[in-house]
Amino acid sequence: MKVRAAVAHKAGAPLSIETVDLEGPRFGEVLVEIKATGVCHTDQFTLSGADPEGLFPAILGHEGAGVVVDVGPGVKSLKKGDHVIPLYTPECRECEYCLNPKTNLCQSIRSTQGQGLMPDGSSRFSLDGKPVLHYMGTSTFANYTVVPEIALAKIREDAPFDKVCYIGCGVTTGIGAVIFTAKVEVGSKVVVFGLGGIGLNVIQGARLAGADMIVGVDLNPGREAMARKFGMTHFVNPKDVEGDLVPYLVSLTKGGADYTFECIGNTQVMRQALECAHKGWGTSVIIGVAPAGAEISTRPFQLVTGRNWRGSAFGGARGRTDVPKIVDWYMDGKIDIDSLITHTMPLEKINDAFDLMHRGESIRSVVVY
Ligand code: NAD
Ligand code: AHE
Ligand code: ZN
Repeated sequence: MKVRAAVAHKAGAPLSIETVDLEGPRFGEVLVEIKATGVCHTDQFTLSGADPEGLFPAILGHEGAGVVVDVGPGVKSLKKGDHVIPLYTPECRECEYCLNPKTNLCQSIRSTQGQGLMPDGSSRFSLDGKPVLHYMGTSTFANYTVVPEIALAKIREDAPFDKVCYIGCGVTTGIGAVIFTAKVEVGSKVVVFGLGGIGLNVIQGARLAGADMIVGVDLNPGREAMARKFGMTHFVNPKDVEGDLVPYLVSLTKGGADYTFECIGNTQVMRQALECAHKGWGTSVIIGVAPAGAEISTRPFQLVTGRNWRGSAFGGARGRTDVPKIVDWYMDGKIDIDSLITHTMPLEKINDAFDLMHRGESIRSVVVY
């Protein structure tokens, strides 16, 4: 079938809106009509050429919601008409990783997914007879896409696509990092570095978990008001701090934070986030994605003296199990998504979403098909 897609032909170039061919679903695959998709910083990261797994030409996008249009042979858990959110972290419920409660990183299709291919090693998208690659197993910058059954969360039918698409990445990543990865306790002191589409969700997760002190750190003063609305108790702009940021934050938190979260992808900030965690027990969670070749460093003494460094992908959530629950939290008014969606646009204007992100003017842009 013919589909409308924003194609990434090469790194650093704007997306190009084209009519692309899409083959139907094969064994274990599902054809989904994408109704809405968010634009995440990770899409920009890959498009910029900084992603070691970035391949071109490809159809990016990994924060979508839509409806099942057709299912391939062998598909049992989904049927035509089901409402779904595609999962870049699938949940097969059978692999060694899914069977280990310590991780959400299902590996059953990870290698082909990283090569921009479906699990059988081929692409369903093509342009002028030449394959166009998938991205993160989801390719939501197309109005129809093919996704493995194990990479789709079935969601309730009354949830609005143009809001719950954000649960496909940003909302789950931020709230999940607090609830599932760090397991923040009531009364904790938390520091969040980067108050964008992910960091603001970390803030609302910390409020949900009952944190006492929630410090937000961002270079953009325009982020303060929204962060306060989501539960931030103290705002720090590093540009306004005289001297080193780490001792400033240690002093503000009276000895260091119980939990810190890096939501930028900056390795210098990752170090600061670790070093302002409390001696003896503080945990620092890396969420931000850093460019190819970047490395983190600190004095090992920081870890010897009881700080913990860890990371979180998709908020530690098991998508088919947890995403429908997070949709319920939204529908029950427990979490706010609407305020964070600052811009919506048709697919034809998707490059505006990248410009708005670059200028720090949007929190989340959502493309509505
Ligand atoms: P964003 O662009 O919306 O937000 C980034 C924020 O960081 C902005 O508010 C910006 O002003 C701030 N910032 C930039 N440099 C800073 C600095 N030196 N000090 C303080 N603040 C600074 O991006 P986003 O969509 O929130 O994504 C954030 C990061 O999380 C990206 O690296 C993205 O790739 C990554 N991410 C990771 C996962 C995961 O599963 N681990 C999921 C989604 C996104
Ligand atoms: N391809 C990159 C890494 C990108 C990355 O870390 N992705 C996150 C999700 S970001 C969503 O906005 C993730 O889930 N990582 C786990 C995984 O298996 O990809 C690189 O550096 O190669
Ligand atoms: Zn994302």
